Amino acid sequence: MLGKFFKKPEDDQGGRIPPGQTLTTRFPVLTYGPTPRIEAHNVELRIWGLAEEATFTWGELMSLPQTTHTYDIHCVTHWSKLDTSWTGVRVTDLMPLIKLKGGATHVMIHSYGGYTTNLSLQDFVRDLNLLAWQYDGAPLETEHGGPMRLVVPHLYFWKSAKWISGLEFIDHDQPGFWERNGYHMRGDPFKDERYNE
Ligand SMILES: Nc1nc2c(c(=O)[nH]1)N[C@H]1C(S)=C(S)[C@@H](COP(=O)(O)O)O[C@H]1N2
Ligand SMILES: [Mo]
Repeated sequence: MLGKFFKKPEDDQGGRIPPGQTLTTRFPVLTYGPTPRIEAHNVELRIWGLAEEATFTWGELMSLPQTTHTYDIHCVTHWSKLDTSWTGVRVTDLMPLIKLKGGATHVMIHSYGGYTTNLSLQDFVRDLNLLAWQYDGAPLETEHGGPMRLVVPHLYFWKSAKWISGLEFIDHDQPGFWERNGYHMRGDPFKDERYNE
C-alpha cells in the first residue's frame, strides 16, 4: 500500500528517467543491419547540400578541441543508462568550419552502411552534442559506432548515428531511416515522442 502513496525518491532519479524508461547498467548494442568496419585513419566526414562542400579527414577531426561530457542516454526500446562518458569534437566546435548556405534549417546525418537520421539545426548545434570517438576514456568499440559516432543526448538514442560519414544540410525536415519506418521526427524522450501517429 505504501507504494501507492509514496514514490521512492530514487524512482526517477530526480527527474532524470523519462516516462516509460527502465534503467540498465549494461550497454546494449542496437544496430539495424550489418556493422560497418572502417579503420580510423580512413574515416572522413563529408559536408554537402546547403553548405560549401568539404571533407574532414580523421587527422583534421583529431586536431580540433576534444571535449568530454558525461550524460544520460535513452533508447526508444525503453532502456536508459545514466552517466555515460564520451569524448570527441563538439558540434559547436565543428560548425564554425562549415560554411552554410542560406536557407539551411535541418541536417540529414549519414553513416557508413547507409543509416540516416534527421535533426533540426536547433537540435544539432548544441554544446552537449559530440562527434564521439571515445567512450569511458577508451576508443569507441565498433559495435557502438567506432571509430566515430554522433551523440545527441537530449533526444532518443536512434538520433545518435553510429559510424558517422556525412552531414547533408537541407532547407526542410525530411525523415531518415527510422523516421521513415514509424519513429517520431524529433524524438524527445521527456515528451514520450517515440512513434509517429
Ligand atoms: N549507423 C547506425 N546508427 C545507429 C543505429 C543503427 O542501426 N545504425 N541504431 C540507433 C539506435 S536505434 C540506437 S538505440 C543507438 C544504439 O547505440 P548502441 O548500439 O551504442 O547502444 O544507435 C543508433 N544509431
Ligand atoms: Mo534505439
